[in-house]
Amino acid sequence: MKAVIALGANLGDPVSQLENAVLEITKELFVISVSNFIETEPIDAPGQPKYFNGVLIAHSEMKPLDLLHLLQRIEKMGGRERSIKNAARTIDIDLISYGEIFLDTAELTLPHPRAHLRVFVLEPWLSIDGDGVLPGHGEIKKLLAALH
Ligand code: PH2
Ligand code: MG
Ligand code: MG
Repeated sequence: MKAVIALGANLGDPVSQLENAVLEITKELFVISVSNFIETEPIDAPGQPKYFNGVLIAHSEMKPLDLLHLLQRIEKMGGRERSIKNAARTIDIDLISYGEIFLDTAELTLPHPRAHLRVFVLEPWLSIDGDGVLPGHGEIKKLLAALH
């Protein structure tokens, strides 16, 4: 199944932390494509340092929660601490979509409930997957155009 994974960081040395996370993901999943990292203004996080964001597409046959837990382990290796919502972070790894799976549990919602509104997800995603589709929302090129 195709897993679309978004990466973000705005503390420490964001680009090297993102590169490290990609390396760790590559050890565990069959990575198909990785976007460039783009500098973005923090959204819903006033006063924070700028983010660097990117998107990675991988193939996996893991169960969704197993994949989530794998990504959370990699976040921990990257020094991720969880305090308040949207706090600045050394690394954030979000599962955006996974095949055609729809899930709404306390631990994981698929597709990611805000991905269709986030330029910092859609833009790097579109750069590596021109025909990409966000299940339930449609073609990402249209979603991105609607935000501009
Ligand atoms: N992540 C957030 C909140 N705000 N803003 C940008 N630019 N990039 C992010 O990755 C981001 C954010 C919560 O996950
Ligand atoms: Mg996030
Ligand atoms: Mg997250």
